[in-house]
Amino acid sequence: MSLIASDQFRIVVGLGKSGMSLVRFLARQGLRFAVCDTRANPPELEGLKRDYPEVEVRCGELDVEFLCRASELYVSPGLAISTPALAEAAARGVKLSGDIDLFARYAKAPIVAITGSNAKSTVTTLVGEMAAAAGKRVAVGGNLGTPALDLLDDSVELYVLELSSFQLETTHQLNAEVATCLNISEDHMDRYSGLPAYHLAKHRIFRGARQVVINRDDALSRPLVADQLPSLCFGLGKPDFNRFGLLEENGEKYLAYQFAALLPVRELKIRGAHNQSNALAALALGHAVGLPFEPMLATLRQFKGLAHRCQWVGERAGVSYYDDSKATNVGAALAAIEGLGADIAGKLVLIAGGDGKGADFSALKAPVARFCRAVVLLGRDAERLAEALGDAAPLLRVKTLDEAVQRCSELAESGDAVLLSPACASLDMFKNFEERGRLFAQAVEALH
Ligand code: UMA
Ligand code: ADP
Repeated sequence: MSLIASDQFRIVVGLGKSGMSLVRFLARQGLRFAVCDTRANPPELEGLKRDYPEVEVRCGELDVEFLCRASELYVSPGLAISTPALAEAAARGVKLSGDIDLFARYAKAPIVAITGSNAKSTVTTLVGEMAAAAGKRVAVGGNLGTPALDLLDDSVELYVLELSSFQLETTHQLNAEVATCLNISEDHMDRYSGLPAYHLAKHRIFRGARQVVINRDDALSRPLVADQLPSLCFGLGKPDFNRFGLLEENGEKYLAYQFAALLPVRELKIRGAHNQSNALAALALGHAVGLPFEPMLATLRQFKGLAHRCQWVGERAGVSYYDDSKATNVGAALAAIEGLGADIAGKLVLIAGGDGKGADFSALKAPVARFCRAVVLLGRDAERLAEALGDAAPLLRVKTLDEAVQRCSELAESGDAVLLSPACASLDMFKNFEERGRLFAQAVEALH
């Protein structure tokens, strides 16, 4: 059965991963649609022409008249709905929507919905692994991994979705069983008019939610919707009724719920206070959908963390090297500098820089002064970073990541750590953050 009118014409805007998942979905439903993309040669063009030769596709500048022939536009996350042609189509009565909105209309199992400026992938993966350990048929994806529409399957018992602000912009009603906005710090300021607009986009995750999970250490994570929704909260302070937190007993720190210790923090393999917060968030979300504690704690004991998130990649001459290439914004780099800086005997030598997406870097100055021996800068926004850091630490400029690693190895002393935590996106120099991380690990490997 189709939940959307079958006699209308729709347009998929954007032919990347989301666009192609929309094409597969709409074709499966037997609906009439076309595709357009502003790029001359979008990534999935060949696949579309091969598998769906009957579908009309238009590449290049968006044509408002064409867009206005549709009843609904499914806009890819990479395109802002404020793009003039899209805004004009909306003003002329065309509905703007996206893959997540469509997913929500069709999903039959409860949804755990996770957004936030940082920690989304870590918490999403944890909740997915917890659900699998509890024996649930769980499907995990969204902004991470498989696009949401490709997850739809009637045999699924629980969906766990990582959602970006871009995806939420086009989501009208998600109806999640439980939703959370883990934290908010500046990101994507090249796309939003400021923090309030970004915050508003993120908070669309709570639309129609039956329960919410709140980070009590971050006031901006608190839903803007009514307070009467059932809620659980987490934070690094003491737990309490309906609260996850940290308890100290006989000098040992525990993850805890209400008045009971659950797991000694030292049994976690993921490091730093931010990861304790992430573990508590995952427990709260799992608890909200009825997962028993035992499999959730077993998952936490064995979870080693995701690649490129403060990942240890090697040691040379008493210096450890950490790949935190996923730190594509200031908040993530702060968590890594403070978390790792407080954890090691020596100092950090930081590699930072790339595409800053319009961010204000000034919050990095104090932690850099406290924890860093030196900072090696590269990429498009190296000079903006240098201005913000001022005299917080000696600053060096390099042209390549290989050169950065080489300089760091000369600067670091035994007991120090070299940390790639760029506070910037990678796209000015690399294909993506994974490639940046891989090349960093290779450069470390190549050190004599
Ligand atoms: N683009 C155009 N013209 C178009 C459509 C897109 O120029 O008509 C550009 C966009 O500006 C962007 C690029 O193409 O630079 C990709 O955009 P897209 O919407 O086609 O992206 P998809 O391939 O569909 O991938 C998206 C997410 N990407 C973005 O939001 C930019 C992927 O998240 C996600 O995994 C995928 O959908 C499946 O759901 C990636 C990401 O970087 C990992 N997300 C951002 C982040 O995590 O910070 C939000
Ligand atoms: P996202 O999917 O939101 O980008 P990830 O789990 O991939 O989140 O982590 C992204 C970056 O954020 C990593 O560099 C990681 O070290 C950092 N990070 C992880 N947890 C937190 C947290 N609770 N607060 C701030 N930064 C964090």
